[in-house]
Amino acid sequence: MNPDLHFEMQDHIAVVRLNRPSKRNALNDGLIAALCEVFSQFPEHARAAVLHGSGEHFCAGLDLSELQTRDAGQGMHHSRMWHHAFAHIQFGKVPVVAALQGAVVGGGLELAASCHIRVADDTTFYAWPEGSRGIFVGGGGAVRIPKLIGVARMTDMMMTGRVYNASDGERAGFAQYLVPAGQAFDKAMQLAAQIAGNAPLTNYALMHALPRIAEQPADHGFVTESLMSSITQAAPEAKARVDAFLQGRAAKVTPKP
Ligand code: 1HE
Repeated sequence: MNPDLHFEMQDHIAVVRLNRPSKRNALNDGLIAALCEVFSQFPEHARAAVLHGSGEHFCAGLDLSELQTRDAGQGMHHSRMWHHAFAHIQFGKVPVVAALQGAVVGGGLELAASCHIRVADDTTFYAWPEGSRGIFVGGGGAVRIPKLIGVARMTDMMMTGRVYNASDGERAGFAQYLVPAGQAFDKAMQLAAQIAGNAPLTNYALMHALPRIAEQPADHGFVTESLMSSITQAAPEAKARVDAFLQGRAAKVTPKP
């Protein structure tokens, strides 16, 4: 295992940590390959995952020292390698919750965007240094980020170097949860534990079907939705959960205090 990436199972939760704090968890080729390997080989009993980073920053993006040596052809392969690795996160075996702090910039933001839920703490900030480095996103950001914050915000951030702080970032849609400094990992673990308790088919539908349905023409989307809906409700686990509610044994939805 690459020492820059740490992996452990905590009960049913796979915990993956970027472990290169001296370089602000910048992503070199070795780290991308290790992410790909880890996320494609979770043990059978994994039901959810948490991705976080060592030190004060989640991730400083692409390791710029490696960029110097690539020509256009190599750049294309490099970008596709990131796509391949991040697809194992977004379309892997289990939902992934990212715990964010400090810099979530460039490729680090692309990595966070390939996770299903993002929890940021108060120290988090988001930016696209690519704009000022004379480059463009290459790790799936052009596809995933506009779905979170819209094309206009991404264009503005890349053209002007605008940095979003934690609360602006939450409002814009980068993160779904904002917690006090130092609490992102605990909150992410709590959410992962909740997610791990869902019916696996529901999680599968949310990870693999929902984003694809959202991109289908409505006419196709309705049919795919019906297929997924019928498959989930036919599962014995769904029947047992609905029965539990009807017999007063399952939690009701309660208003938020
Ligand atoms: C790095 C990198 C990196 C830090 N590649 N080495 N990403 C960027 O353009 C962001 C560049 N990084 C920064 O703006 C800052 O480092 C941070 C705001 C993230 C953190 O600041 P700070 O003051 O805590 O750390 P530092 O002193 O700037 O950096 C500590 C060390 O990490 C230093 O190395 P050292 O040997 O001098 O100690 C830095 O050089 C090193 N370091 N970030 C390489 N990114 C698929 S396409 C994706 C395209 C992109 O992601 S482009 C955006 C790249």
